[in-house]
Amino acid sequence: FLPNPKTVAIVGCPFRGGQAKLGVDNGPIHLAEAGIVGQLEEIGWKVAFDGHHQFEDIHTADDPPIGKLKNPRLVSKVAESVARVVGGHAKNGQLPVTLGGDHSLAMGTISGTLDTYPDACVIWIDAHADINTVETTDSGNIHGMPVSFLLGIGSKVPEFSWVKAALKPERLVYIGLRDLDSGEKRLLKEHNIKAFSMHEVDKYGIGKVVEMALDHVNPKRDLPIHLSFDIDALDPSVAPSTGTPVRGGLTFREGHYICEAIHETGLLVALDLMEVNPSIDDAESVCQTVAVGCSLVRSALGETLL
Ligand code: B3U
Ligand code: MN
Ligand code: MN
Repeated sequence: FLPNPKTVAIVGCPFRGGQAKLGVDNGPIHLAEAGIVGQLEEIGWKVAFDGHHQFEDIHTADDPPIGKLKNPRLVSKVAESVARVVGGHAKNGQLPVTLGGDHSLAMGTISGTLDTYPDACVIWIDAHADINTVETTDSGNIHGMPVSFLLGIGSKVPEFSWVKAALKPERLVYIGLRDLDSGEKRLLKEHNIKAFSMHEVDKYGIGKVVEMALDHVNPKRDLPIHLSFDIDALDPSVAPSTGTPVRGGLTFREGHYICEAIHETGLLVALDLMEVNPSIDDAESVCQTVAVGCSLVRSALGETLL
């Protein structure tokens, strides 16, 4: 889908309004400082990066909750602007790599992808399903909700009317799940959404799981792929610096294998790496998490072991 020379557009999104913890807005700054741009050039990409996305022009002085939703106007406006930026890069034939920031940003990145590639499928790697609706959310944190907005399920919130329900349930697949709210489990069943939890990763092995996931969303291997990778999909021993770590996650290799296998399809058109929080845990943990984040991105963009 991408013209030569292959160009990545880094979209750094220092944003944390979709959840309560401080620090996740510094994730993209650390990933950039760790040298992700040079690393991608090293493996043969042209890289466009002209600084982190600025959200300062987005004013929401008064942003009281809507129902349970926290920072709704801010999250909506930020995601809308991210959708425009990601969609713009995709239309220019570049591969947008969005560095978060919290996962509410994916409402924007995936909207941007689907605007450019309407038949794209989404592979969502996460400990969480992020599919709560206005009705089911307990926390009110919108980073636990972007998928429901993209699918158009749950009550409509007028402030989010720009989000088209452009994602079909059959074009979405999850890998790595292990911490779902009961309402989320119901939604996955109701909408027939394919999900490979850690149970299936243990049972079949990651190679088979990725193949089954692709068979589901991309049976002919001809549709563009948007990969949305929440770093908390990895086990906390591998990626400790994230806001909501959940034990029993993907190993270092399982995470990388997913990225390598998706690269091998030649169908990747957009990538998100979300929820790296450099304020969590000690300096060594931060270093480890940032390094693993960079290396997942490199794997998805074609770094090989041999
Ligand atoms: N499902 C919970 C917890 C959660 C979702 N995503 C993260 N945590 N990172 C919620 O708040 O919706
Ligand atoms: Mn997530
Ligand atoms: Mn998560």
